[in-house]
Amino acid sequence: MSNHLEIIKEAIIGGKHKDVEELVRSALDDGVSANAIVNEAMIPGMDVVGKKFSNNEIFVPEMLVAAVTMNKGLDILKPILKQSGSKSKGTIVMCTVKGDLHDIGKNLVIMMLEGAGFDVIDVGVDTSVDKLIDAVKQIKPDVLGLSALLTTTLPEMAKVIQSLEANGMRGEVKVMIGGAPVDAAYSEKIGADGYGRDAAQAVEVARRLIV
Ligand code: B1M
Repeated sequence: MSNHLEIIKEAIIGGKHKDVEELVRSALDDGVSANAIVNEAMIPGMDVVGKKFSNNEIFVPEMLVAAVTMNKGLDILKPILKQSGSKSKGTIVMCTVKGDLHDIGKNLVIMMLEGAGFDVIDVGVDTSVDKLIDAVKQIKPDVLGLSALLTTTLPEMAKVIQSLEANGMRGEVKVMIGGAPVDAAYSEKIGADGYGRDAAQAVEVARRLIV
């Protein structure tokens, strides 16, 4: 079983986008869980990619092809992680903030939230404050989820909260934030309602926020 996980991790690192679907199917056929594939192979693989990028061992094209590989693998796992047929536990609007194109973490959080029975509306990446204000007005979600992967885009999260306040809407929606550079201290500093360290914790936070 661990052999499957090691091979999938290496496929992510090496950007083997043509092989990953077959590798994931083969692991599932041999009884490896979707959760293990995501948490013990794919995410650790992306961590290695990030470290290699930091060390100038790889560059943006390789990082991009690793992301394509990860997304292809996640596409196979999505129906398995998604729970169907049960009553909605609440509505969540999710996005990656303005200036930020990273969506793998957001997509993973969405899968886990959907798997836990929430309705999730994904408004995409590079999402402006105005677009989010409109989405909250129209959709009236219980939670607005903001993801950011760049230190330069973190301040967008504070801007969203400030804009909700300025529009008299802060009491209408809970704000959950997450992403690699985000932590609990930052969440508290900008007045968010909750912070999820990873996709599993995002589900716990959403459950706590929607009572
Ligand atoms: Co980018 N990138 N990238 N990148 N990239 C990082 C983030 C970086 C840390 C790499 C590095 O230097 N080591 C670095 C940021 C440095 C910093 O800001 N301090 C970086 C950089 C610099 C850049 C560019 C500026 C590079 C350039 O062009 N010179 C550029 C910026 C583009 C832009 O956004 N405007 C860029 C571009 C890209 C690609 C397009 C090539 C690609 C993204 C493709 C895509 O997403 N479709 C990419 C990738 C793949 C990465 C790394 C390697 C992997 C990110 C990832 O998918 N991780 C990343 C290094 C790394 O993180 N190790 C890196 C896996 C994912 C499952 O984890 O997203 O953290 P993560 O999500 C987790 C948690 O954070 C949490 O749950 C998720 C699941 O457990 N979470 C939430 C996330 N959102 C949440 C929301 C919640 C709750 C929890 O509630 C709402």
